[in-house]
Amino acid sequence: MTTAGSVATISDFYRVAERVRNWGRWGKDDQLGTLNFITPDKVKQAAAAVRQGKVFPLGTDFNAYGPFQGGAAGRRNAIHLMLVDGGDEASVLEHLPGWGGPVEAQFVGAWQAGLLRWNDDMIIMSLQTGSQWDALSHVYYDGKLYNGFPASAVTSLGATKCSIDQVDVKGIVSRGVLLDVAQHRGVQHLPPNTPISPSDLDEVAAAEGVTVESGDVVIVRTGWWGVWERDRDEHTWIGGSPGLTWHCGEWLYDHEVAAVAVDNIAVEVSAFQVEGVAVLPMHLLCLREMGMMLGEMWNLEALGRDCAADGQYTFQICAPPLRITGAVGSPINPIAVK
Ligand code: UVW
Repeated sequence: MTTAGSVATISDFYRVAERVRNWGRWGKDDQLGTLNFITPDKVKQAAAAVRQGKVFPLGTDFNAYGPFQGGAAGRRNAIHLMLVDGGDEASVLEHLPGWGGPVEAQFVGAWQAGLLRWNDDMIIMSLQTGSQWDALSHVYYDGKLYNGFPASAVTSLGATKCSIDQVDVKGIVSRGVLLDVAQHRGVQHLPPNTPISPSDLDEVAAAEGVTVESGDVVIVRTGWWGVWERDRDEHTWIGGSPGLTWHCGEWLYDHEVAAVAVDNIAVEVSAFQVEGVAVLPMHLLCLREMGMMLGEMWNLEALGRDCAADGQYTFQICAPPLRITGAVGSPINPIAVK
């Protein structure tokens, strides 16, 4: 497996994990983690970043053609099915009455009269196959989730602690800051497995003239979603993500960032980083230690182009998760407003 520079030891990892651990910081029952940095003043600051009336949806498409055609990590692209459609003009009349009940009778009457006909549909999907938030219950080790909750709190009935619906109270609305690493380096996208270090983040922020502040949602563009849209090669795309190194966990902690989102598969670089932690050490630091949600697979292409054109890299970000009770993540369509 490719490595991201020198590989750290597991004791380095434990040392950093302890330094950034926020357990108890907002009380022993806290399930919001770093979203606590989003204060009412922060929400007002975010609103003040809306200056031009431009709106950028950052969500991916949810359909059968996303990057999980081969079922990587046991995940499946969304399957969208119609339940009632235009072909049912006759079958609704024939079969719906058989389902019985006064409600059906009313609907059949309306359908028969041609006053109301409808289309209905449903979707079956892994929650982690498109633009998404990882909830704090998404990863764990040593039997513990964020804030010391036991891993057994995530049951076959769903997460009873740190599930995605817990954070709904925060919106999630804050100031977004785009750090466009690809744009800064003058490329459409970073090469596969490019590690982004804390000093890279500082360099990009300085070049853009932005200061990352407490409560910001930091959004890092690598251009990797553009690679998916261009090539549609899931193996290269999933296995070769450029992204943040685990050291960025400390950077995010020191800046009191509320949440972080990237246009790649997992926020962090796909390459091997820490001995003994086969993959995703930053997931452990962010979700389990800090209580910081990760936004993945955000489509930052149009936003990146616009920020490069007008030089405004801060905006209001609205990224509410779906209130899926007990879920360990949620598909989202985040909106940036400038
Ligand atoms: C894993 O692959 C475990 O997580 P994510 O979807 O956050 O990348």
